Amino acid sequence: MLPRDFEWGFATAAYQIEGAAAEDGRGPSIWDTFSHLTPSHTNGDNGDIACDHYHRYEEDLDLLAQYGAKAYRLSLSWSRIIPLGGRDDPVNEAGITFYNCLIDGLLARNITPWVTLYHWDLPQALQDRYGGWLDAVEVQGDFERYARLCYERFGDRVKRWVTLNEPWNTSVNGYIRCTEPPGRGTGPNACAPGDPTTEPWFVGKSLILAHARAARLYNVEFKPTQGGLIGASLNGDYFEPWDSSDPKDHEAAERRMEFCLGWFANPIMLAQDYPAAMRAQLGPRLPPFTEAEFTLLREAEVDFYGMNYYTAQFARHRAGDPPAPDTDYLGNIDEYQEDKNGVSIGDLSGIDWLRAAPACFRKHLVRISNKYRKPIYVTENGCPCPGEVTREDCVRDTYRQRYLAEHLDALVEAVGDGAEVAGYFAWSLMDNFEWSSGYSVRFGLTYIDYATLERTPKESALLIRGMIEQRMDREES
Ligand code: GBH
Repeated sequence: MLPRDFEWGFATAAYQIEGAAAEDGRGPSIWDTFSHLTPSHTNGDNGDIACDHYHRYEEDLDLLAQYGAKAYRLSLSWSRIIPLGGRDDPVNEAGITFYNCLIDGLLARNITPWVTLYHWDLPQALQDRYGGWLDAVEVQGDFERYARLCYERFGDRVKRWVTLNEPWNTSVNGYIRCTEPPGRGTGPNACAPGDPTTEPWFVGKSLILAHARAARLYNVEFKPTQGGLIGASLNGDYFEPWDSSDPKDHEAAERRMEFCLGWFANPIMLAQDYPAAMRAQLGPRLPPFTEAEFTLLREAEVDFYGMNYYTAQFARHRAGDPPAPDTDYLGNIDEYQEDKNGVSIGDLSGIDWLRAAPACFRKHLVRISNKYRKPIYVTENGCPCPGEVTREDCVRDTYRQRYLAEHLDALVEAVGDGAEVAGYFAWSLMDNFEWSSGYSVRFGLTYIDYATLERTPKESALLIRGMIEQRMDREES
């Protein structure tokens, strides 16, 4: 059973919904640049208008209230607040005003704001000025000042902070796979030449230290008076062994999770070094932490683990244990959606990388709870449904209803297993700009008609409150 005070709601991210990309003084971010490349890397789409949430936020707040949400996870656009991004650059008061209206509108409806500082939209000016996350010293200083400004201006009302969303994505998709900005690498998709054997690992460390600076700042200067909580949201699929009878595939599954999740969770959640498996494979290409940096990590202690969970896969070790290629970032394994016997990890969704695997969600929650010993808030969970054509198909989202119900059941079971899980956010409040997939994939619980920007609640949006409350303990007061 879930406790009566279980936190729940919906999540979004600034670039995916706001639009108004050049309005009221907002500066461009690396996602504006990336989504305007020719040829397109984003399905021909961009976030110029998106869901036009910037102008329609009152309506969206009303939807949250209608759905009965207790909380709402949003992200701030750094370049709307500081258009050029840097610590000596001017503040855009119009941007502050927009977020004040949003925060006040949530509080007026009794909805708790959960605010993410960085959901991938680095100010373009910082990319141009010093290469963004590749200049660890500069970007840490700029991120800390941006965080300070947010705590100062919003922290009287915002008591739940997420520093970074999915730093793995920024490192790997931005610096190896080239599916996200700045898209540095060597392949045919690369937007700029980069070194995929070193840059992702360097950028990962930059992100970890920027997170730590922002979290330490909150702990030392703001938490004592503002009294909120701070954490980070990490992604990572759960991995099962491809051949469950082969101990080497069990090791491969564990190693794969260490490479994605442990990379960030060891330093951020435990103030510890990277997983041993990463050290062993990457050697000096994985930049070590100094003693002073470990001290910073300890002072940056977080209050919770933000978990983004969508799917699971199978991991298979490589026959004969060949050395990993220098461009490997998965832990020298092969990953599959079917096991040795052809059994799928779960039902197909509306996007190739996601199959519904609720049983793995239970295992994932238990594993993370045991390993990192922090209360877990599931900061994202959701799916696009298969086979949607018309608006009616989208609204009658039976696949999503089952996905959500089964994942909530798994969450309850994980709690029964002893995992500490304190909250759950469905991704997403509304259909939105799904990064490299553009508007072609719909993760929303609210349907968006992109021609008219009209919002229509899908069935799941109207059912989710009941799904949660039905799983809540009735006895506890
Ligand atoms: C989250 O990321 C994001 O935080 C959110 O903004 C996004 O809208 C949501 O999930 C839905 O995608 O290239 O085929 O190998 C999801 C994390 C990790 C999902 C990497 C896709 C690789 C897919 N992602 N993953 S593939």
